[in-house]
Amino acid sequence: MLIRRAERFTANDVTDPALYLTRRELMAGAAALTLLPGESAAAPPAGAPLKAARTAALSLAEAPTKFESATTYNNFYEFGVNKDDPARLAHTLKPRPWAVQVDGLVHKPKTYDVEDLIRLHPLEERVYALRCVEGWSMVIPWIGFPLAALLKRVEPTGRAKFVELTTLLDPAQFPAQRPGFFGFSSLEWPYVEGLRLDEALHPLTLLAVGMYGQVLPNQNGAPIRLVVPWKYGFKSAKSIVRIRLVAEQPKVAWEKAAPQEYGFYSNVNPAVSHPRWSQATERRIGEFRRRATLPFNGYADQVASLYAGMDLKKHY
Ligand SMILES: Nc1nc2c(c(=O)[nH]1)N[C@H]1C(S)=C(S)[C@@H](COP(=O)(O)O)O[C@H]1N2
Ligand SMILES: [Mo]
Repeated sequence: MLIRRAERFTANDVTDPALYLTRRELMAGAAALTLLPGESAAAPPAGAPLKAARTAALSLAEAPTKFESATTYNNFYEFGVNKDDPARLAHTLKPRPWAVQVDGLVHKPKTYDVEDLIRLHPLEERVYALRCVEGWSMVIPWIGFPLAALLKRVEPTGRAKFVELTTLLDPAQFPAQRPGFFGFSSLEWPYVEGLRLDEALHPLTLLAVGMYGQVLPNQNGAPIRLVVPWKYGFKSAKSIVRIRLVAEQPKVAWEKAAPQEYGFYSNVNPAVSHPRWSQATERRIGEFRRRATLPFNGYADQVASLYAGMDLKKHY
């Protein structure tokens, strides 16, 4: 497999945030959400500023996609299948108050209010490439914290092998979940995604609560969504209400809908075509020419070792 060592990152090492963020940077990330005495934990509306220090070592050197494109060209099938449906309809989603249940094979199951979840760990900005299985891509400055930070708190038991992440099920907020919704309906609700535990604990795997210096817009998966940059975009479940540690590989949304087209792993792989199109190239939104798709979306140096010995043509 081609492993490119191009200058994609502003630095090329994956280290613990504490090792490369200066104390001042860590404080800045934490301070943005620190409440003053007497201040109430008022729900920050979508679009409210959200500050976090950029983690340069895990950020692409490339310029981000236009905010306008990242918030109007979306896949969020709970609102419909057209790219502009989420931006048009996502005002019906109410991202506060919001609870996230973390349970399953853990010693300390807990249901978190999203406001508390955001304060568990210093927020970081990370500029990641997002590669959709459909053959387009974007560069997005996410704000969030590693999923690993949350998982460590709930203490997975020795039997936990996978992490299942579930999107909200509420037809009042998501029109496409209503019975008789006119349109594509082959996805089962709620949308469920999953990772192997080591993938979930990888330092690149992020829970995002903001982007572009703002609270996460509804259409991008408010109030909290997964971001796994080396996998096709559909692994990055939006508007998460439950994170469950399990022993068996979860049945995930697109694998259930079309197992011959989408596997559980869904690592970006230019060498494995989708049955209906090649994955060798992609269109960066905002660019004219297609560009080559990189193995693991360019994150091979950091993640390829997770799959040592696996046949990635079979386990796609
Ligand atoms: N719940 C849910 N999560 C989802 C989807 C969806 O339809 N429902 N679409 C996925 C797909 S296919 C992609 S490419 C990304 C898009 O994220 P963005 O709109 O923030 O760019 O979200 C993913 N997460
Ligand atoms: Mo996607």
